[in-house]
Amino acid sequence: MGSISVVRSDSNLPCTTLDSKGTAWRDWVLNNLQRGCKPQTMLQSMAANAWDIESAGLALDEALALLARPHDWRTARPYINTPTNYLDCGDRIAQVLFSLQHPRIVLIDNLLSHQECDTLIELAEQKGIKKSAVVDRESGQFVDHHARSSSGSYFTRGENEHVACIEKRLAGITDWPVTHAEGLQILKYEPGQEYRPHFDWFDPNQPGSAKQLLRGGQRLGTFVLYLTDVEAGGSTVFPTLGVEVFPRKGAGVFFADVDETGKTEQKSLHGGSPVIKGTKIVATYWQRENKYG
Ligand code: PD2
Ligand code: ZN
Repeated sequence: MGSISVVRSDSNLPCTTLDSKGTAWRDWVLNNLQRGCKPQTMLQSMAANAWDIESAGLALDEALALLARPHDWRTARPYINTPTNYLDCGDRIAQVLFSLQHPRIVLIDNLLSHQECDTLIELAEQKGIKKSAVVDRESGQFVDHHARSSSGSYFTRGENEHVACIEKRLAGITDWPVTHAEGLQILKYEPGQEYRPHFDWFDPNQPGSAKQLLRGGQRLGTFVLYLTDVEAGGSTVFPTLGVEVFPRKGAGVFFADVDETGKTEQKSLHGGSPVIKGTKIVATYWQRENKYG
């Protein structure tokens, strides 16, 4: 990347992280941002050259603030900001209970009212809840699979006012367009049923992924919304992290399927542990790279 002089006068202000690796790096960051390089691409170069990802992100934030473009690189994936313990969803206030930066995971309570959970279940039952399928790696087709014993139902995006309202809320808190998402999927697990650990992203090296990637690009973020309380079992588990999220009616967990550089997130491995007692019903919402549908 070449050098162009930085024109803004306030770009000489000292910045803690941006300056931490000397003036050559400071100039490199500011110059490349000014000539239109994508912060995501720069983050990858920085991470490969002497920066840790956290500091590189902070340095980019500082540089973007100097250039009066605060945080715009973060909009390259759905991201939940947690400056307060409350999330203003527009039509309701939800509470942040847990937040992890790497990989990005946020647990939110009161994302849906109990009435909204019940209505979503009713609407799904009216459509019919059938044995769930997974995407076949070779063909890209949906097939039955022993790793997923739940049953489910799909809504198309904006299929009715109720799902449209929920989609709008999820799009709003992640600052990601409602058009860049799949419709809500409802999953129902009875005792003994589970969804073994897997990734929600499509593996670009698998032939079956091409079909999925053509329609909306990569999955960038996942929401699992808990529509029922479950007496025992049925947690959403992240085996690599040793994290387990227990279902609570109206709560939801968001996790990023790609990291801050846009690469598939290996630490997002997750599953639905077997239900032991009760019925677990969740809605999943996948946010895509591009317009979906
Ligand atoms: O039901 C769950 O907790 C769960 C866990 C992991 C659902 C999914 N993945 C999924 O539908 O992808
Ligand atoms: Zn999943």
